Amino acid sequence: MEKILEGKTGVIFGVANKRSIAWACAQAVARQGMRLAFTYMGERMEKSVRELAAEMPNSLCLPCDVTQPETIDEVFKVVGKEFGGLDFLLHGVAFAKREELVGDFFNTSREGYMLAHEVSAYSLTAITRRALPLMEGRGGAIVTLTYIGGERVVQNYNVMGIAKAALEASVRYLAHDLGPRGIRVNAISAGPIRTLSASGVSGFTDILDHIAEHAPLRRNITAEEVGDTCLFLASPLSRGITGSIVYVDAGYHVMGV
Ligand code: 1JT
Repeated sequence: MEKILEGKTGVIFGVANKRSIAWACAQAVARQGMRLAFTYMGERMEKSVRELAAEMPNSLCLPCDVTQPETIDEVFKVVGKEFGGLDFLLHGVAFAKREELVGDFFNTSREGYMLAHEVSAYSLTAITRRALPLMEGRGGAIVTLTYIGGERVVQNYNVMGIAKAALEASVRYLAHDLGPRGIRVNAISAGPIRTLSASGVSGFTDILDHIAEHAPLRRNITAEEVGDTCLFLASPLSRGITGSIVYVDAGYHVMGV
């Protein structure tokens, strides 16, 4: 069958290893013919991201620390030179210090608050602004990853919830800005998945068990399911959708008690 993203290009921010949700998103769009560039954060991630990217023909692998604006500039300089234009951006970047994801939210430090927001929320805007010249005139789609802790209280999610609220509001404002240029901006609110970010979050197994018991589908979701929704949001099948938060959470978000 004909591939729906043949000839399209994309940049994927936020792959750490094969369990990353961003990697599942990358695989879904690459399977439909999209050519990809990956960014990695620091030398510690370089090897694993390069090994994964090597599975994809003609892919690029570039260093990027979203708190260092010059490194974002460099990503789009190289992508512009190599790809000549851009149709898709996946933002799958988030960070908070471990100690901020436990106990009372009111104990969040100023630095911890700022860092979580800089990496997890502001980076979407910083990346989008630099991607814009390459996306101009060819439509395109931007997708980010969020979690229900951004709109409802999830114990211990704390400052990440505040940052995800800012990220989700950014999606709406960016959708408004970029709509006239034919660029769509959406977020996927994924249910909990065992990834590197989730590892070491105390009580994560209890959260997974709770979802499996209470979500309408009575199970947890997979990264592949998020990837397939990402493919939908990256493709013309979703051409009428922008500014939306799409839930891939086995229906959990509809529950009251
Ligand atoms: C980050 C981390 C972002 C974990 C994340 C995240 N988005 C979802 N999770 C999983 C999670 C984490 C907690 C939670 C429920 C789900 C780790 C640090 C980097 C950013 O609390 C109940 C804490």
